[in-house]
Amino acid sequence: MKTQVGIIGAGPAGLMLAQVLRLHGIDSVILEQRSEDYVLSRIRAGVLEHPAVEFLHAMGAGERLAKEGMPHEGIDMLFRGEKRRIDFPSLTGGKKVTVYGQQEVVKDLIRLKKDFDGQIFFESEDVAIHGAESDSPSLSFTHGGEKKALSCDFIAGCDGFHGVARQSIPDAKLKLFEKIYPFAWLGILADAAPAQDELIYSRHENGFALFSMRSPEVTRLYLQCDPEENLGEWPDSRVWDELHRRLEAKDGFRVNEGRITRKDVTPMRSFVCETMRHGRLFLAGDAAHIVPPTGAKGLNLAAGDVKLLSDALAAYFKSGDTAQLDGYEALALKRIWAAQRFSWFMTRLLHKDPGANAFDEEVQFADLDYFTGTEAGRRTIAENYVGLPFGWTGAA
Ligand code: RFL
Ligand code: PHB
Repeated sequence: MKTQVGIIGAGPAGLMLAQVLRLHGIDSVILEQRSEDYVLSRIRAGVLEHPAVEFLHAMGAGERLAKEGMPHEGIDMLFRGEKRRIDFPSLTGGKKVTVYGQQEVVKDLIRLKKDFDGQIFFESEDVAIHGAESDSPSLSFTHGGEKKALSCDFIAGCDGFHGVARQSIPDAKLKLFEKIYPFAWLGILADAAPAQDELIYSRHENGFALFSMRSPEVTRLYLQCDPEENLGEWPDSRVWDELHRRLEAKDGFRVNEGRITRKDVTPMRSFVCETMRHGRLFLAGDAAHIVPPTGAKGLNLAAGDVKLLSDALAAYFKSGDTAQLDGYEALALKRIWAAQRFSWFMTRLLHKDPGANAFDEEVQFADLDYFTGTEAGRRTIAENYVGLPFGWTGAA
């Protein structure tokens, strides 16, 4: 088998890349280790930034997003019982975000790839990269019990944090940065109508809580918990009690309860692999970086990488020009570090840090007061939340 771009991973990064390359007339094959059902049922991100929404529309994946996505023009930040709203359009020149589940994005993109050329191999085992530093790299894998080989011009490592792509780069070449947080999120999905239209990020004495949603019938909620938290100690009644406590507000807000259909614990980490290229292998999305979810940036960063990488590959296949491929890593890292900063900032602003003393906590509340109580503060949060432009360099 032969293709122009061999893509490892059918998450948002790999699927978006395949779709954009197709529009440039570049063919690709996606190798995914999980089954299609598994990939479709993975519940993750919910918030799409303004640039990511525009990008999905531009790549022809915006039809259902336009109908079912829920535009959000603001968020509430809640502390000491008081909700303070950050209004996006008035602070960002009209921008907003859209709540549309990652699994819906993935579903739309899988359909597009299947309908176009069907070149997507679910349940591909033992994917391995060969000759990344040569002019003719290839992928080997096992599918349906048969060993296969795929020759490629380029390989895109879109296989997430635990994938093989980053691990296949020699250690001596890897430049890694990491921060682990002393807390995690216990997340639930409930069959309950969202009790208000916009998200609430709450800093409470018992820990952070987040009120979010997936549809007019489904609420998504999170509680700060211990990274080693035992879900067995969280029967539904305890989850609801704690959500009511941490999201209680002077305006009388109260979460609607409903049947809990998912319960999971997500660890929190910040991670950057600055080595996003090894010969003809390029990394995009979670394969190269992880953010804590407080800034709602993970999926959106993957979209930003894919925009830059697809532009660079298109320039190469059109004219043989390698300048954009050579510049991919440096340019992508500008926006990645900006999103890392914002995700770290939101995490620090909103969680109860078990290592903080009384002084640290008062500074945290002063920060919350400043960033929600002044226009300058609100603007900083709003412009980062709706998303810095793709290709952002900080200098513009
Ligand atoms: P993914 O989605 O992990 O996809 C990688 C794919 O590669 C496959 N794979 C392999 N395939 C073949 N061979 C191998 N050896 C392979 N190893 C792995 C995997 O099965 C998978 O299908 O990475 P990608 O595409 O880079 O996408 C990144 C996003 O999934 C991630 O950043 C977001 O989900 C993060 N995130 C959020 N991002 C947002 O932008 N907004 C949010 O509101 C938001 N909320 C969240 C989140 C992540 C969360 N969790 C569970 C970590 C909330 C949560 C709770
Ligand atoms: C979600 O709806 O899953 C969600 C929303 C906002 C975040 C993180 C997750 O910051």
